[in-house]
Amino acid sequence: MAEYQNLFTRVQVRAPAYAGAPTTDGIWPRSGRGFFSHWLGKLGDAQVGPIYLGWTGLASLICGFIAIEIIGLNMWASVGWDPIQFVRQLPWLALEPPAPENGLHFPRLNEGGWWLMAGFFLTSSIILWWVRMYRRARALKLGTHVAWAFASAIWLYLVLGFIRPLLMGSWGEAVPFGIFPHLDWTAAFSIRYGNLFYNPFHMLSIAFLYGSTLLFAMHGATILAVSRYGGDREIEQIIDRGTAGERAALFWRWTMGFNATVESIHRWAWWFAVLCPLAGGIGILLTGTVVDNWYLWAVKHGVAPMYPHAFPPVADPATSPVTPP
Ligand code: 07D
Ligand code: 07D
Repeated sequence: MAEYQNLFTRVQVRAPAYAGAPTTDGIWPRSGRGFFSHWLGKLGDAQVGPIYLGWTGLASLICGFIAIEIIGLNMWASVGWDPIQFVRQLPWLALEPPAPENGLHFPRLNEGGWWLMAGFFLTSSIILWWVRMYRRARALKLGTHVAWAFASAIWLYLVLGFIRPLLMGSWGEAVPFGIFPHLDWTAAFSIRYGNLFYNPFHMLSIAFLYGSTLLFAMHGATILAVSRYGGDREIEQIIDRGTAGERAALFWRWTMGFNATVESIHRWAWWFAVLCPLAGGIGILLTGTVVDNWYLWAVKHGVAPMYPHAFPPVADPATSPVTPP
C-alpha cells in the first residue's frame, strides 16, 4: 500500500490548457494562455495561468512595489550603499517609524517620513489586493469567505501599524519594517506592557493559532487517509453511505466520539483561522490604551499571584516624576 503513503501528487492530468469560465465584468481579458509545470503539478494543479490582472491588481502591485522600493533603498542607504553589506546585514536592517516626540505629525523624510510613506503604500497595496480578491470572487459567483478571512489579518495589521498608534497619539508606537527589528519590537512591546502572556486576548489568539494547526493536521491527514477511496473528491462524499467521507467521519466518531461533517470541518477551519488575528487585534488595541500593565491587570483579577516580598520595598521608577536631563 506504499503507493498511497505519498506526500506529493503523483498523477498529473494533461489536457489543452483551460482558460476557465468566461468573465463578464472587468475591463481586461485574462493575460497569457496557460502552460504546464511538472514541478508545480507535484504541489497543486500543473496548469499555470492565464491570470486576471485588472485595475485593482495592477494598482496593488504598483503600490507594493513602491513600498518595497522605499524600504529597500532606505535599508541600502543605511549601510552606505554598499551592496555586499546590504545583502549580509539585510535581516538586521530597518526602516524605523518616527520618534515619539513627533506625535502624529509628518516628520522629515529621514526621521520617519519615509516610514510613513512606505506604510501608506504598503497599506494601499494590501487593501487593493483585498478588493481584488473580493471582486474576483463575486465575478465567479462565489461566496466572499476568502476575502473576509484576509480582512481578519488586515485588521491585526491595521491595529499594529495604524489604529493603535492613532489612539496613542504617536507614529512611534508602530512596528518598524525589518526582519529582526520587527521581532525586537514585538519583544519590547511585551515587556513594556508588563508581559503579553497575561493579556487574555493574546491567550485566545494563541489558542486559535495552535487550534488551527491541530485542525489543519487532523483534516489534512484525514483526507489523505481516505484518498484511496476518493475522499479528495469531496462533493459526492457528503451524502452517500460507505464512501471515503463516511469512513473519515466514522474514524473520528470511533476514536473520540464526535465528528465534524465534510462541510462543518471547513467552517471550523475558517473560524479558528479568522479568530486568531481577530482576537489578537483586540488584545493589541487594548494594550497601552486601556491596560498599561498586563501582569498587574492579572494580579488585580486573581489570574496571577503577586510576587512575594523577598526584598525591601523599592520605589517604582515608572511612578517617579521625570526629571529633565
Ligand atoms: C508562510 C505565507 C508567505 C509569507 C511570507 C512572509 C515579507 C517581509 C519585508 C524585509 C506565515 C513574506 C515576508 C513580505 C519582508 C522586509 C521589510 C505566512 C506564510 C513568507 N510579520 N513575526 C515573520 C511579517 C508581525 C513575528 C516571517 C509581516 C507582528 C515573530 C516574516 C507582517 C508580530 C516571527 C514575517 C508581520 C510579528 C515573525 C515569517 C505584517 C506579531 C517569527 C512569516 C505585514 C504578530 C518569523 C524572522 C510567515 C521569523 C516571523 C512577516 C507582523 C511577530 C518575515 C509581513 C508585528 C515572533 N514575520 N510579526 O511565515 O522568522 O508567516 O522572523 O504585519 O519568528 Mg512577523
Ligand atoms: C501579522 C497579520 C498581518 C499580516 C498581513 C499580511 C504582506 C506580504 C507577501 C505573500 C500573524 C500582509 C502580507 C505584506 C505578502 C508575500 C510574498 C498575522 C499577522 C495583513 N506569542 N505577540 C501574537 C505567541 C510572546 C506579541 C499572535 C506564542 C511573548 C505581540 C499569536 C508565544 C512576546 C503580538 C502569538 C508568544 C509576545 C503577539 C499573532 C509563545 C514576545 C501581536 C497572531 C509560545 C517576547 C500579536 C495579541 C497572528 C497579537 C501576537 C503567539 C509569546 C509579543 C497568537 C505561541 C510573550 C506584541 N502572538 N508574544 O495571526 O495579536 O499573527 O497579540 O511564547 O501583536 Mg505573541
